[in-house]
Amino acid sequence: LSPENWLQPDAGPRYVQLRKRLSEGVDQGLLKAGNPLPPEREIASITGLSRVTVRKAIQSLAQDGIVVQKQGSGSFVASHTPKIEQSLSRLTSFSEDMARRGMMSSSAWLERGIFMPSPDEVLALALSPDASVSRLARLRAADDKPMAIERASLSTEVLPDPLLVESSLYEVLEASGLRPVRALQKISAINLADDTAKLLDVAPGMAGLRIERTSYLPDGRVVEFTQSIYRGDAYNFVAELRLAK
Ligand code: 16G
Repeated sequence: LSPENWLQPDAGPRYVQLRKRLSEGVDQGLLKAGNPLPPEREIASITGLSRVTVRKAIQSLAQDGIVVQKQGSGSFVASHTPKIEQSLSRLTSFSEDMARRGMMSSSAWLERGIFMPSPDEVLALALSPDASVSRLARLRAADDKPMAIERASLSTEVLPDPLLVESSLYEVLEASGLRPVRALQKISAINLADDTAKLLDVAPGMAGLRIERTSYLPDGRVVEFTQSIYRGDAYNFVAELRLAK
């Protein structure tokens, strides 16, 4: 933290420079998740900055969720990176959600092919007994950080060839006039099993969210049944509620 190599007279407000220095420390792992930041007066004395400036830098890190301030015991490096706010009232795709935030979405394939449906898929997709399903299982990432594992099943009448999907499923559905317009979503809490945690790059047993989405065409036909596991530390799901009349 000693100021020689980062504090510059013409590089903007001092608290912004200190904030940047501290958040680099977090990025580089010098300040680890869950650990306390040095006390304000210590940072002030090492850097030669006033305590007011130090406090302002820490408050600004707290506003962005990089540190957590605890009454009476100082500031700690947050145990998670800032969360993605995901609306529960709009029917969007992962690719669209990330693009809207200026993030780059990418996926690694875990499974992509045509299969005999499982009993769950027969029920969820209202399939006839001899039907087959296209399955797409992907590890989805935002700016290269793994966020979720999504397993989508669609009747082969809706998606005859799963290889058509290279990056966005909804884009392919849209192109064939089969973009869903309505969906039901069910969310429940889980602890991540070892293999899932490994894929999502978090500690085994960490909190996750299991999300099931069944989506529909305007005429009521089912389009997709998707079972996903989202990182619990990466998302805030937000719904607007109105007084029931
Ligand atoms: C969302 C959906 C998923 C859908 C996918 C398509 C949830 C919670 N969300 O992630 O059902 O299959 O978007 O995304 O299941 P894509 O068009 O980017 O492939």
